[in-house]
Amino acid sequence: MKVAVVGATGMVGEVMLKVLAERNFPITELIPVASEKSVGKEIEYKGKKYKVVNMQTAVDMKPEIAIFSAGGGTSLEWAPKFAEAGTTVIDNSSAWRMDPTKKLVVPEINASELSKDDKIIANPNCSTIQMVLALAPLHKKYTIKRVVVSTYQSVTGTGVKAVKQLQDEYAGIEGEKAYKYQIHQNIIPQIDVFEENGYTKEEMKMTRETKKILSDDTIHVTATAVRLPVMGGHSESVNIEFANDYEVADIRKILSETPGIIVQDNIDAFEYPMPLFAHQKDEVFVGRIRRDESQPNTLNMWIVADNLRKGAATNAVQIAEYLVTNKLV
Ligand code: 11C
Repeated sequence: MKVAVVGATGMVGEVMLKVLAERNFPITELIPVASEKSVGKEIEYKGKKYKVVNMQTAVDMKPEIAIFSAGGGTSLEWAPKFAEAGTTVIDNSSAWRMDPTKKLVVPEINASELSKDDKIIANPNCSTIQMVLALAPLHKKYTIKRVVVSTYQSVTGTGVKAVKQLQDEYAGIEGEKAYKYQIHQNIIPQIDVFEENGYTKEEMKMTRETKKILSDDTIHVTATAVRLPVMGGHSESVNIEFANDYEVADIRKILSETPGIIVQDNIDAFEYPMPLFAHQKDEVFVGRIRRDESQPNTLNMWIVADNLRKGAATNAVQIAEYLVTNKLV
């Protein structure tokens, strides 16, 4: 496979290269792509050096797959050009997710929807991916009516500039700011811009993307998305109201049998998911599984994942693996 990694020098791009190498993705030719200012720079992949090229050069090289992590604007402009050249694009930005002609894929849930005709495939938002992976099998058995989620999100979701802001503030250095406010020793209840309804775009992504991935518009999701001075991953407190009653033991069983999920739930041993454990792991960790005693058929749980891995790079590479395995590219 000739594979282009668009945004190869960015934070997600770097993890993407790591994940492709770790999973031994069948690459015959790697094409690292980035903006003009990075063209000519060298990146290393499996001990070999590759020169970064620009978008048009990469389109002309006609890769079978292009994995984009370069922002919505770049994706809107360039994904169709790759698609026209016959390349299948897996896009990490929000540009195509809610386009009804594009599939929004978490492989464990809905990769079977993919066909050879899907030339632009959308990778969901990180905070959505980790939540829906746990919701999907529970919805199948108990039918979810409503989800109330609060997120505790890592600065790595914003990118290099935010990581640098946190490190600078920690060290007492005056530097560039990714956020309107200090993030060190603070939490910021705003992720992305506000929409007209008073929710942020991040919160509405969780509502809209969940319905699309689970192919069910009847699931109500209300979210509060919050940024913390944390590096290793995103955490989520998730309250789920089912149409039917359940057994907590059965929820644990279902989740522990779900590919991609690790249940970490033993309060006697103080065992529960934390970004410290999830960092650089590909799985989604679920714990603090307990009945919501305030109303019937309702459950609480705590979900943690490395947002740059399953929330971005790993999910995209799993989509690519599915395409290869099923001869869709
Ligand atoms: C964050 N979830 O943590 C965002 C980053 O739509 O892919 C990813 C934004 C997206 O800030």
